[in-house]
Amino acid sequence: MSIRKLWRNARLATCDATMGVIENGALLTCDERIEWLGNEASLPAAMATAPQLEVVDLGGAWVTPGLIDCHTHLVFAGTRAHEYAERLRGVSYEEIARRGGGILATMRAVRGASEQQLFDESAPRLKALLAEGVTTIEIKSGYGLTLADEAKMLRVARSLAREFPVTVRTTLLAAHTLPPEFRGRPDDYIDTIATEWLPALHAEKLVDAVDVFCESIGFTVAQSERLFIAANELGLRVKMHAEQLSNLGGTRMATRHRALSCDHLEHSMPEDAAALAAEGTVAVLLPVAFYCLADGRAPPVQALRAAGARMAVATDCNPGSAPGTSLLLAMSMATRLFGLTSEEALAAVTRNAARALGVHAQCGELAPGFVADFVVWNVQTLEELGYWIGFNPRRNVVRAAKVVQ
Ligand code: DI6
Ligand code: FE
Repeated sequence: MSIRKLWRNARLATCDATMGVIENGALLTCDERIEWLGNEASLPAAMATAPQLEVVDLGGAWVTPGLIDCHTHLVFAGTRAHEYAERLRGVSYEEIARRGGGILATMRAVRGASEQQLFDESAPRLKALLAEGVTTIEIKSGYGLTLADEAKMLRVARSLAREFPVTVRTTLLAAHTLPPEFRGRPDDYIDTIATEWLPALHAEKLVDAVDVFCESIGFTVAQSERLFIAANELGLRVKMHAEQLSNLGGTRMATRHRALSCDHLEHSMPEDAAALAAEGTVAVLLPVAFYCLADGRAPPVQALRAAGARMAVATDCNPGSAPGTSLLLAMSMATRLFGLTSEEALAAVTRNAARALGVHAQCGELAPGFVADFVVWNVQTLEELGYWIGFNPRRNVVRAAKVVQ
């Protein structure tokens, strides 16, 4: 028999297309999904009197959809605090990468870690995100850089999803940097991923999307495109770390391959914004990396907004450029450092983040048929989300219609 619950006496921030708000709102859930929502007075009588209906009074609190962190490298081993200290002394991120540190330093740590160790190191980071109301998260591979080690990372991401109340979308980022085994042979590496690793990992159901670091210290546009073609042939959607340190034209190529998102975009140009808007590819902004790398160039938010591109915000949680596990802080940084409005910041971690993961038919909004993932907040106004720094105003988290925090 279905379990129905009525969550009443709430102010609902639906995060639908109009960012509509329902005062004196109520949500009726049936098993894991939202069956009805609206003003409490218009709740159909038959629903209100259903036998064994569990009624939860939310005390007039604000409710938003569960938050979505749509870009993370949460599964990794070790830290790179020593590199951060070097950067504070003036050494650049690229310089550290060229010397064999950076992503390769974490690669060595991940290769040396067992699956259990990786899980144990990653779980506290996930818990920190969940405590702020995150109910869906993307986790990328990209620190294994062998078939076995990429598989290990993706399996850890899948086990986190089994052990914690969260939906995890996995992304294969084998094309994160060139591993030592392929030194001087980037084309061979891309071909190996495209023709061997990707089909094998896809067959094991470990991959939900494919990402590439398209950058002067990463892969070229032509190499990225070969990988995208292979991914699309398997029916997988693609994403790109694009225009972070320079503009190679990755965004324009990615949009031609129906990319779900292009992420970073500090060096984007107006034509990139137009391409994102035209193809419905989400612009994912990563202000924590901008803050930690401090190279001063912010993504062109005004141009993205003017073009009508959808903007999402994520933590980019990773040991090199963004050692952070607070999506609320990322929202604050996106408003203060990038110029998003409070409302844009909320859309950026709900409806637009869902689209960046291709899950916008199930989550990121409060709407009938959507999964009943939502957060009850101790706030007077929605502007408090992304306003508080280091203070967590979460009251309760409901995932799939169950209170989990
Ligand atoms: N851009 C990023 O923000 C992460 N990867 C990337 O290509 C950083 C990865 C790292 O430094 O470990
Ligand atoms: Fe990243």
